[in-house]
Amino acid sequence: MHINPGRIRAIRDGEAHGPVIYWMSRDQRVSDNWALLYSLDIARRLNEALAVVFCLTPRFMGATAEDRSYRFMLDGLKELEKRLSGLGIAFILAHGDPGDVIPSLIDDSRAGILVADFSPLRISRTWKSMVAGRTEIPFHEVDAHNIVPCWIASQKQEWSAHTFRLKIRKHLAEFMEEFPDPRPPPRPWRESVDNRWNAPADQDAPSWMIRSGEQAAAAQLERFISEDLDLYASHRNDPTRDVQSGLSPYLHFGQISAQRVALNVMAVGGDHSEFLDELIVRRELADNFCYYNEHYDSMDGMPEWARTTLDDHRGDRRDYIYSHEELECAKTHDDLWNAAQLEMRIRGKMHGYLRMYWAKKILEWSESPEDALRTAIRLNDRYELDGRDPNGYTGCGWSIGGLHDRPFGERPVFGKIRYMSYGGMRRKFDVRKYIDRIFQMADQ
Ligand code: FAD
Ligand code: FO1
Repeated sequence: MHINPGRIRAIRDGEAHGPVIYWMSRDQRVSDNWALLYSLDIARRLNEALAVVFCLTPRFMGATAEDRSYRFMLDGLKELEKRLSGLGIAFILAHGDPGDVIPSLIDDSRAGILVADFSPLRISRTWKSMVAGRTEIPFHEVDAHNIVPCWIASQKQEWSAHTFRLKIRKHLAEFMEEFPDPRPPPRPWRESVDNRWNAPADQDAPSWMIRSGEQAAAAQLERFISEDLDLYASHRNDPTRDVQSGLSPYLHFGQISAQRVALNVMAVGGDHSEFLDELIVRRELADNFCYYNEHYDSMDGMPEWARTTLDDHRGDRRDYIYSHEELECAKTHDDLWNAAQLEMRIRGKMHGYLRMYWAKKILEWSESPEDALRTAIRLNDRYELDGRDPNGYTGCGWSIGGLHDRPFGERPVFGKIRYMSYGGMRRKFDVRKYIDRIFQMADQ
């Protein structure tokens, strides 16, 4: 099986003897998963068994096991267990910190090689260095999330979508290839596995609730391509039409591959460059930012011009200042903002166009840019199903900290950061219709 070696890098080199463990975290799927395909390829070459391990941590970046995002993730993992079992691949749901769990699993199973998927986020990098420090077997990392592997797309932090687009285009033809189907490993896993699942599925969920899992993700992609793709360029910024793909929760949890989305969209023909630019350039630029900038979630990571202009306006009078709680409970004077906040709280996904307005108003109504960025990230991570993601840190940074953007005309509080107003939103779409829809949803 051919897997482009550019997708893989060794955290630790060495010769492998023994079963293979794929430690899955970000790419929670069976189909179109280069990390799984690579693990299967090694298992075949070594004539060994393969187990996929997911470490379920009781808390993940502020999320707790009671949160909606955990339930969404667990529903997807249950489906994944079944699909893997159909392929003769063991799935181990391990409970605890990966720094402890993975090394002991390697010892117990006498595994010969460890494969992990890639994430640029701090937590994933810390986990990997802990595991690398406590094990001796070869340890490989596969970028199964980006179409062009993050370390190949660019070797430095890019300052704009424009510079990144030029770089990524050079590599797209090489990496935009079809996926082979996963085939069973040559041997079964020796130890029997009895996973402990403790999150019940929500049977009575309302129709607008987002369903989890690979099958739901594939159905959503199909629906988007047949119903909304042609309207995307003209109507994607209208929250009352909602023609966006709705794929971000699935992409965040890796229940669908961005490369699969791009391949299927390209296969229908026509010009879908607006959608592909968001899916490929904007999404992979977010990974580039978090990978090359360790301050991706604070004002220290924002461009110099933006920090300077925000500093110049630090003392400006704010017409409104809201506490974190007031914002969280959607108790502001702005009915559009409140509706957007409610959409996020109820449904776990705010429309993309409103996310910019939402974050910019948090800047306008906070004591300082630092407070604003912290609040926006905290709410985004707590309530968006696609939160805790490079796209979220980059989106909040773009709105509040001028990231990947340019200076605009100077005004109070914002300085030269791009501004968005209620009036501007009313000119773009039927604000009343959107607000009414959200309040109806809240009543259900
Ligand atoms: P579509 O418009 O259908 O786009 C398809 C895919 O392209 C998305 O799923 C996403 O992966 C990617 N994409 C689209 N827009 C962007 C963008 N601006 N930046 C990076 N990738 C993009 N996205 C998240 O996935 N998680 C977040 O936590 C998140 N938080 C955000 C916070 C703010 C303040 C802002 C301004 C943007 C945020 N975004 C986030 C980016 C974007 O708003 C969402 O990806 C998009 O709304 C998701 O809906 P969709 O899948 O229907 O998007
Ligand atoms: N990854 C894990 O490996 N273990 C977890 O327990 C875990 C929980 C979790 C909860 C919410 C959430 O949004 C993500 C979570 N992830 C977990 C990670 C996730 O799949 C991604 O790897 C990161 O968010 C990076 O994008």
